[in-house]
Amino acid sequence: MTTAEIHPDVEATAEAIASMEIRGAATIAGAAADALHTQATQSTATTTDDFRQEMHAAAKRLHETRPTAVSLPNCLRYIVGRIEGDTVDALRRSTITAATEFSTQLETAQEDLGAVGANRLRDGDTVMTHCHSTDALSCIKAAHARGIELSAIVKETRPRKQGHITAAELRELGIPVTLIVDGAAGRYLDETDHVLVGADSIAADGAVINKIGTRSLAVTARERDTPIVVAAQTVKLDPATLSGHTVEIEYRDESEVISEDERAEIGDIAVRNPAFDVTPPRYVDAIVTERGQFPPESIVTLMRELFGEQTATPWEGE
Ligand code: RUB
Repeated sequence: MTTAEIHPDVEATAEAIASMEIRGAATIAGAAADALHTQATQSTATTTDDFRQEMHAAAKRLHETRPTAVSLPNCLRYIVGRIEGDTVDALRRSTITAATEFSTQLETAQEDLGAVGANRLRDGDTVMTHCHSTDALSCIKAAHARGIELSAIVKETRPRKQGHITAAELRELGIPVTLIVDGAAGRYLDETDHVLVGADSIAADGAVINKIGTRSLAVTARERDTPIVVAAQTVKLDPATLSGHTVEIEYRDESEVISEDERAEIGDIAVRNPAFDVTPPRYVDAIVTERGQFPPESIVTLMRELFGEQTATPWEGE
């Protein structure tokens, strides 16, 4: 491998994240950690400078894939920030240790938050989901493992239909699932005890950035007094928002919304395809993390404790 060469497996991971073959904030972070682990293990760099440059190039490539889920830069910052030593071997070891630590924490955090979220669920409850969130599913799985009988109303989640993944996973557990189109959520909120969604990023004011459609779901749920719970590991907290930065919302290809042929038939129209939206904290009842459950307004305290104002991107500028 020559200077700053990105390992083919890292490139493959980056492509899979960009094309959404690998998707969902926690899964993206886990894949990025694995990719940096591979880059470190496979590196043939002979100088410490070359090794660092390679790691930075790999992190940069992974970072540029999708902009909204903060779990990705949080992962890269965690690992790249812990690369230390005076020899290539020492640098390699520290990278591998950090990547392994990060992955373990990711798994443990999801399990721990599932146990917290499950405490909110009661026998006979119906949960409405949006998109596919491994953090949200962890709460349902933990409740199910305790013998709590639940049923689920699963929103399809246009345009990519991640609701189908949620439906399949819940079905696998034996939980009765009703799949609905997104527009039917209001109608079925009357039969819902909890709205349970995940998050891609959480801002310092407690605003939740998640799959497009989360905001309108939360607003409608609030109007009906249905509790809205966000399941999100602390790796979803965005430290950059402490210093006034806003979360970038990804816009995806228009072809996800309408085919070329359909569009040609309609005539000259604009199409917009934002992948995420922002739900203000006033519509969120609780954010469930591995550190316990928080009202959205108090999440800033946890954010400061865990991240400080840390927003460095050491992989940039090379
Ligand atoms: C996925 C999405 C999920 C969050 C949380 O969007 O919005 O709700 O990422 O998922 P996309 P998790 O499909 O565009 O990646 O709890 O698994 O991190």
